[in-house]
Amino acid sequence: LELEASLRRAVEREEFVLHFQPKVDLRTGLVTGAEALIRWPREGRGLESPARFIPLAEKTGLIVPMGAWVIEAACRQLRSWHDAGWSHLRLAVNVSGRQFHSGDLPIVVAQALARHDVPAGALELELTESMLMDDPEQTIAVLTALKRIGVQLSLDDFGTGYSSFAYLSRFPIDTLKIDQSFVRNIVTEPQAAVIAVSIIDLAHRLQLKVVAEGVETEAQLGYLRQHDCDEMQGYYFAKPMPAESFSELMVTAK
Ligand code: G
Ligand code: G
Ligand code: NA
Ligand code: MN
Repeated sequence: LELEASLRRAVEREEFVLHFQPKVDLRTGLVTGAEALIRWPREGRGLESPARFIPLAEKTGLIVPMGAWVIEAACRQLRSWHDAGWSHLRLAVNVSGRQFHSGDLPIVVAQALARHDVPAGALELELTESMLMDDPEQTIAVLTALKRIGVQLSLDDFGTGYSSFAYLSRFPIDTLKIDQSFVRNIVTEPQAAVIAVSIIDLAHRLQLKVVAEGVETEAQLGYLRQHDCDEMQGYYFAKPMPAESFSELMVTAK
């Protein structure tokens, strides 16, 4: 209950920050954007991990206002990057199931984009398979509304949920993100490699972009590049970092 009360207060006072993990184009080596990951700076406790408070936020419904804050903060950050001359940068935010089904996600997104004068295509929403399978008809309505606004949609942790191929072809998705569990074992376990390569092939045949998450080694990177994966994200290139560090990276890394 103590954690819940402080979380509620933190939502009211907007006491969160976003960290940013770069995404890199595997052909050019250039940073294409980042995934925003929420952090909660708590007095005397340092940065609280979302693994600890997102489940509680989901349970209590606090995820809805918290998620709206994330979208708002992401649009503000995009405006600032674009103003700095990095107008090609995209930013992805994670959306939780309750937030997705809350009814006003498209309005929250459209208003945040308009408030910061950000082109819709620069914002990406990372969705999970399980949240989309909850209520396929409502899901298609929400996805269609989001695509009408023009944001990019990606399927996070792909391969670990239970999407059917039928729905995959009906959902207006732009990108598949190969789950870290396959990437982690890509050079050591033939099964993981087969699955990863199949996801890349499936994505391309459906004309989707494919991003590998959790790339930690040169060998994994090489394998993904050799198999025509489009982008990667992971500790091998960079861990999630504060906005100032991301800007420094953009200035120094070319
Ligand atoms: O960044 P880290 O590995 O600590 O994140 C842990 C988990 O929290 C991941 O599953 C990530 O998707 C989730 N997460 C991080 N930021 C957000 C956010 O803004 N919204 C939601 N819904 N989940 C997030
Ligand atoms: O659920 P989601 O895919 O959004 O989770 C992203 C989480 O994965 C973030 O918390 C991020 O910190 C973590 N992450 C990103 N890159 C790596 C990596 O290379 N290795 C590991 N172990 N975790 C990573
Ligand atoms: Na995610
Ligand atoms: Mn993600």
